[in-house]
Amino acid sequence: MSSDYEFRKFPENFKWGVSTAAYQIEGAVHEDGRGQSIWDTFSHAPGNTARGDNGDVATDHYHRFREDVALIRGLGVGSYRFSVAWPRIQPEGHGPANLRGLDFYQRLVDELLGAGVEPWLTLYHWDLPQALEERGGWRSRDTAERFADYAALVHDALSDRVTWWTTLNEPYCSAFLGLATGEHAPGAREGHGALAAAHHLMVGHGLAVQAMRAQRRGEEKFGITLNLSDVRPASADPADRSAAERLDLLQNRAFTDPILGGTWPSLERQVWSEISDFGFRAPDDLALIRQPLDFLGVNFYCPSYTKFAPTAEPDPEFRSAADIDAQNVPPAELPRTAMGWPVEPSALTRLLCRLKDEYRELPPIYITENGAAFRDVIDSTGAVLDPERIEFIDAHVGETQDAMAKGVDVRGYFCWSLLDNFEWSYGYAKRFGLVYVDYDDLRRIPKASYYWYRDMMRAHRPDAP
Ligand code: IFM
Repeated sequence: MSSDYEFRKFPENFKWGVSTAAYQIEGAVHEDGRGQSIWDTFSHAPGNTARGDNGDVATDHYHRFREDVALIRGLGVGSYRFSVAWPRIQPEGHGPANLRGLDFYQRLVDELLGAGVEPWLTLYHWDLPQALEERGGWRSRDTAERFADYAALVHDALSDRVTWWTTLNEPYCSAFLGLATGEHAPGAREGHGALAAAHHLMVGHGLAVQAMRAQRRGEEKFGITLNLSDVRPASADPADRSAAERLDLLQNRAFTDPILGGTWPSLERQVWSEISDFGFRAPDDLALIRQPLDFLGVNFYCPSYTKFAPTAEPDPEFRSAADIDAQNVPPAELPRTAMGWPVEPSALTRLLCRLKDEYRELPPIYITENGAAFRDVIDSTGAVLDPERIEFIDAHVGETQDAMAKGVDVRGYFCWSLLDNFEWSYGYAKRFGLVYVDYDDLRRIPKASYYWYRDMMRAHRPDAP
């Protein structure tokens, strides 16, 4: 194991893990009573995903989960973060649990526990039942209430075996990529609707935490995962500085201020008053959203360098909530991943330190996703060598330690992702896995980064030589 970062051991109870999400890996979309999700609808509509890819088969994890758990065990991580597909549990988004759907997750959890791996369960990683979308989806408060019912059903079935419960993964993407830019399902481009969705996602989070806590059985821990960015201005120009404040509102503060700070972001009325009166907010919502949390999941990929750039469509009636006259223009000298995302590991430390400085009652942090897509290929010996991914993870693990040394309470690191998988609108072309998936025969081939990650974790154990 080689590293440019100073080698320091992690505390004994530091959690190492890998992450996945249901729609990206499971496939089996018509099996065992699963209902349709917004991602089934969206990915089957022409033009929404690269090459028309969809999650119908994905990595076929639904049928190969035992093989995948063996890979997790071989990797030597203590924790596995996965998500439950809401439409498997409630095909129409309401009513009693579909027992065949629950059964899959029960078998998965039992397999993990049998392999000595702790399950880390996320309730919502973007696959809303289509039936709820047809009744307004996250634009409607009813969806938040349905989400709490669903959370209670899953918690009731699995809390005897699952300690770590995450309500939402990246509500920013659900609200703003789903309903403002339209890059994600359900593919809308709205102003008020996207803001209402952001709000109802947070209300759903609050209601779900309350519902699960009320039926708590033991030591369960409740939290949320946010994808946050280190947002900075591209220059000292005041126009770029205020553009960065708007992007920071959209990507970070719209969620961190209410959930962690118990306030509405100060800039929101100025930025969004033309498109919304915020009439979807009820008087006690802030208290509901700001539930005491046992942990905060942070997903981090890259920084944002912000430049003032006026939006082409100035008419408020057609303005989406993501039209904020700001553009992300990373410095040309930063290396890029296959997603085109800039690589700047020190941005992770800046972000973590900022969270610590800004939110007084910050819960312990777990990095619940970090990783990168590169152009991986199987070489003539049958191996997949991915030195850039190793360098990327190594640097971010090193920055995680720096943040800890600066006083940020970080307690775990999960790599995204265990397997190559369906990368949403990019389809299967972007590979984030530690394990390569050959989509012709669904063979799994651990990449060089898989073995490196395993050895790196071992070397960081307090009892390692
Ligand atoms: O694949 C996604 C994941 O579903 C959510 N976080 C970011 C990853 C990479 O884009």
